[in-house]
Amino acid sequence: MLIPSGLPVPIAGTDQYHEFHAHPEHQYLAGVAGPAGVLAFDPREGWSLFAPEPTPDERVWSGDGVSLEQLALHAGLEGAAPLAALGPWLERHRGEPVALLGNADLAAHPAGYGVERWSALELVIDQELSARLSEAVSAARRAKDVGELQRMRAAAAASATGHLLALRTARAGTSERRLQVELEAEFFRAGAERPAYGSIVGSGRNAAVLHVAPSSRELATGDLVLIDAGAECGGYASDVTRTFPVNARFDGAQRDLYELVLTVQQSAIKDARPGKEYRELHMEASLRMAAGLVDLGILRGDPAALVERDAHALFFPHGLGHMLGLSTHDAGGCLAGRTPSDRFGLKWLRADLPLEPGYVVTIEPGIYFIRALLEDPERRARYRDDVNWGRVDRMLEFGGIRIEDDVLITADGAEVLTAAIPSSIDAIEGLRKEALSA
Ligand SMILES: [Mn+2]
Repeated sequence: MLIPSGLPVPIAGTDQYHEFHAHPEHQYLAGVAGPAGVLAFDPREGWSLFAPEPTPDERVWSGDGVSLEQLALHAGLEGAAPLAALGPWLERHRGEPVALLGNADLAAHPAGYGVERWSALELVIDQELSARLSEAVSAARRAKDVGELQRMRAAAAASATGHLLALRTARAGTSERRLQVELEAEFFRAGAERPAYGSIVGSGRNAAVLHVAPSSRELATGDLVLIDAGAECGGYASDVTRTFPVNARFDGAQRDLYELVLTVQQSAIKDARPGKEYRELHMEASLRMAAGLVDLGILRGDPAALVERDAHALFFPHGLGHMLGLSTHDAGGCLAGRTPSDRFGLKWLRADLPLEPGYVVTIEPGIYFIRALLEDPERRARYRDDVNWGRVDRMLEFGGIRIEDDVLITADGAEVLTAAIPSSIDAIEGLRKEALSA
């Protein structure tokens, strides 16, 4: 079995590389996360770790890096070998079937791992065995152990300081970019190694773009601001979204819709416990969302029938959340054999499995006014009688609301790891008042 970490990707026109993210299967099993590392397993010999040693030139430009002794210590092995020893290891297994996990770039770019004559080795990559072992690693990764949870709590704490800073300082005239920079600076000050994913900061109508990149747009009076950003600690992610008004208070429609999203989120958190199917949580959240949108006069009809027709997905087009861990969308979100439905209301559901103690999932319902969906003639025809289109057309500049927390499944319920970041209307308005009177 070979589990490469992945090769660094050069940036054209520079002598640098894109930020390196080790394949999480390598990082999980090897405990190290450097580029061009290979963890190998032979049932007769046990585990071996191969890692590149810097050339004299690389030492000049990039430093000495981590020694093989230190890598072995992190990996829990007696020793680690230089990458040059990988070729001879493979040579000894010439013609044997191999399971390839981790980053499959080893087969495409063996020279990057110091293996010059890959095809001459006549290794047979057993795809079925590779998939089976990869699923087994995913299964092992789902429930977090004590050490992993320690890192996830540290990441959640760093995220909290960043989000609180944004809640306390954003005001009309602050740019999305500035909010991003200050929030991320706070992550780093709190001990994060990096943001776990590209921070999303959207104000006004930008908040309706699910993965909007922060722009130079300045927050305006009356806007909502949506911030989806999380810190990474020890390789483990946190993933948090808060939405708040630029003013001291949520106004009428903002307040109604925020209350609905929050109710849907809190209900899902309350219902999250061992044995609960995540997909069921999503369907129950969809039903509550539809019922709330009917109450607010945005959808029309019977909530269950609306969900059956995916009408709620016009406003809540993504899944309730996903697994969280080494990856922001962590391993094994869908149980083997389950494939995501292609239904409009289910195709972005990134978790489909029964919850168990130790799992960490996000719970992140949202409501958005997305022109690409709401101005699509086909959808307008299909949902002609299900939607109060006159009302919707007046709200196309509204933007969106998402509330996202990281939730640890415990023996009998759930614990919100990101609870230090307030989400209630009262608490958010309290912080906003503070911000505006400062
Ligand atoms: Mn998320």
